[in-house]
Amino acid sequence: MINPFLQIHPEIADALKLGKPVVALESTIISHGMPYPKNVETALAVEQTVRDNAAIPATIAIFDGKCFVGLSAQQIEFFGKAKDVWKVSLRDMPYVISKKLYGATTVAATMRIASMAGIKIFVTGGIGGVHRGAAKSMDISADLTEMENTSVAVISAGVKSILDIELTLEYLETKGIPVVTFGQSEFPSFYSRNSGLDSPLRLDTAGEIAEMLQTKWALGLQGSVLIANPVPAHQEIDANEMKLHIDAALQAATERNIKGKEVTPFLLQWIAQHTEGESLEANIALIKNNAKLGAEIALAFSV
Ligand code: PSU
Ligand code: MN
Repeated sequence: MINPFLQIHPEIADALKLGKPVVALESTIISHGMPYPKNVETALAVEQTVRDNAAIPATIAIFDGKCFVGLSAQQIEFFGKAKDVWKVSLRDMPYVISKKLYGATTVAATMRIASMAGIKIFVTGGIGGVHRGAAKSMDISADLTEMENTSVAVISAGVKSILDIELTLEYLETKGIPVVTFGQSEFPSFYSRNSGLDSPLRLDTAGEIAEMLQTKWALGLQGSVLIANPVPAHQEIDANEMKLHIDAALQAATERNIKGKEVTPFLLQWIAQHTEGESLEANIALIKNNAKLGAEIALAFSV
């Protein structure tokens, strides 16, 4: 039965029917993760990277009371520019859909909608996780609980050190979510290739990753696999330099009493502003790098 809340672009619907590789992409990064116009340029460049690597991009967002799988360039432009777009995680979906509001989907909501559409591979920059101080705040992203439930692989550049990386890895272990780093043994921390933490698993080719995904799901093991793709070496920012900015951003968030869903966008924006765009450039580079790997995995997965 076709889900009445799903609006799948015809090109993507055809590709899925034929078993061709499709890569899902999120929209919170467009509306809340980067400034205009870099956000729109990046979203379009990421789609192009997916195409250049023989897969079909499916950027996901909510409007007109539906979950759209595959946006036009005009729709991406709208989501990059509009000021009244909701950041939609799982808990916001029924409200934003029933009220017919504009919603940019987080990793959690994008995974769920991708899964409803039958897409298995999803590319993003960074996932949400266990925040520093979570023992007191209980701030743990719904991205992690969604990864426990939904069988869509997530390709990211690791976990940002605005989060508690060690606790995030512990949480993923508890929930049975495999964490694989591509091509190195250390888990990366988004802007930097290192984090000081060993990656639980390592694989060196897209083909091996696709095979592991097929094996997991064929075993009946539900849920995601987190694939951490280190930022390219010439585009990384030194972890010690990032630490200063991240510590300052966290302090600013505490002083301003930023809470709930505003925390992650606040920290991202603060860091971008205080690194004179250097972090934004690294962010753009790593997402394109992830799009390439994601397309390669989707291709290997589809054959
Ligand atoms: N981390 C980033 N860039 C982002 C996000 C996280 O480096 O754009 C976004 C993603 O959409 C992610 C969401 O799913 O923030 C997590 O928000 P929260 O921590 O409120 O769950
Ligand atoms: Mn949170």
